[in-house]
Amino acid sequence: MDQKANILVLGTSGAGKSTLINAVIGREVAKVGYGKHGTEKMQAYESEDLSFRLIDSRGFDYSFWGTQKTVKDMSDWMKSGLRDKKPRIHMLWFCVDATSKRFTAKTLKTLEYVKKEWKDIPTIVVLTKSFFPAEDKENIEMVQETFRKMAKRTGRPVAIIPVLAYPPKGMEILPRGIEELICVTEENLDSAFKDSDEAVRRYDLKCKKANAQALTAVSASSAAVVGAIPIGVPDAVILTPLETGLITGISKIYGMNQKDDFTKTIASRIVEAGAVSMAAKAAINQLKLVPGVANLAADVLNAIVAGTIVFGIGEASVIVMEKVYVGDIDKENLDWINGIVNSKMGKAVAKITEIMSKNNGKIKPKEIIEVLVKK
Ligand SMILES: Nc1nc2c(ncn2[C@@H]2O[C@H](COP(=O)(O)OP(=O)(O)OP(=O)(O)O)[C@@H](O)[C@H]2O)c(=O)[nH]1
Ligand SMILES: [Mg+2]
Repeated sequence: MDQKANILVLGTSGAGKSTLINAVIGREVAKVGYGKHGTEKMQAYESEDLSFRLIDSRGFDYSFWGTQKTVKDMSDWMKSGLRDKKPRIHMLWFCVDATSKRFTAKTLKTLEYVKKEWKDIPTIVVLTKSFFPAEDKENIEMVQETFRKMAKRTGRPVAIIPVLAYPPKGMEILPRGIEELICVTEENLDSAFKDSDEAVRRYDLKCKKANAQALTAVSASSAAVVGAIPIGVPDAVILTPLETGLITGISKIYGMNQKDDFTKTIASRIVEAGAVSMAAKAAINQLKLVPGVANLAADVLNAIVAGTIVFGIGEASVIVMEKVYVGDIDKENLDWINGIVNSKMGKAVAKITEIMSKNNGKIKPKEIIEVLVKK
């Protein structure tokens, strides 16, 4: 297994990312730019002595599109690490040029895009080109101030470290900050590994949920069509195959074995709970009382009810399957399923009732899915 952490080095163009990487690795590995972009694409560098590798990136420039392109490359990389189990990024070093104080806030704001998919990735802000120790305090405060405003979206940095990779020609000052940067990074790697496992878990659940909800919307639309066929059998009977299909589909998304008895039990418990859901029954009775509903053709009302019921079943199945998937359940006593189904069915019908009350009982069957999926 790959034991080295991956650290993505970000920052404005010319902030000194490649120079910093060379100083940390201890050799001239990354190309440094003079007068133009030094780094064109992302590349990783490592040294035997370090338990992390550094990934150099093309810097953000001050043009809007240049920055967008760089930001997109970053977030694609971070996402593919989560999705495809490619090498993940465990930490960010965000470089801010300590000499260009006007751009600090603007540069740091790009973090908001980068961190969209992964808010909690630990970040160290490196104040590069910190030529003057006397300015450290105000530079650090400037970074802190920016984070105060955007911490909700980006989290706060683990540390803010002024660094001078090498002294400028003719100036009698010493390089500084590199040791501290390495130490603080090493200290935070354990938790960075744990955070990244957690992020992968969350991302995996998010994808599964999105797929399951999409399937629910499709099935609820089909149910609305089935419900609109005027045949003389009770709704529940026509809907059961659709419901069963939907539940099976969702359980597949959550990787459950279809031949397993437990999977079958869970599926039939959801269907049963749906059929006897008192919340749904009460809510449907409420729906029938909405002014104007009495004027609806029976098949239209049936279509609405059918779509809503299947939607509620799907929503409940997502919660149930997710709980089974993460192991957060009592397998011996499955009564908790009733509660979930009841609540989701009740909510779905309540949503539809509310909209129909506002529209004097009018809603087209095909609109109900739109209403239901709206958060
Ligand atoms: N004296 C001194 N110059 C530095 C330091 N860090 C960066 N520079 C100079 O700043 C310029 C840009 O440095 P790079 O390391 O290429 O910057 P970058 O962030 O990698 O730039 P891009 O790859 O274009 O995004 C170079 O001329 C470096 O020599 C430093 O610590 N001391
Ligand atoms: Mg570079």
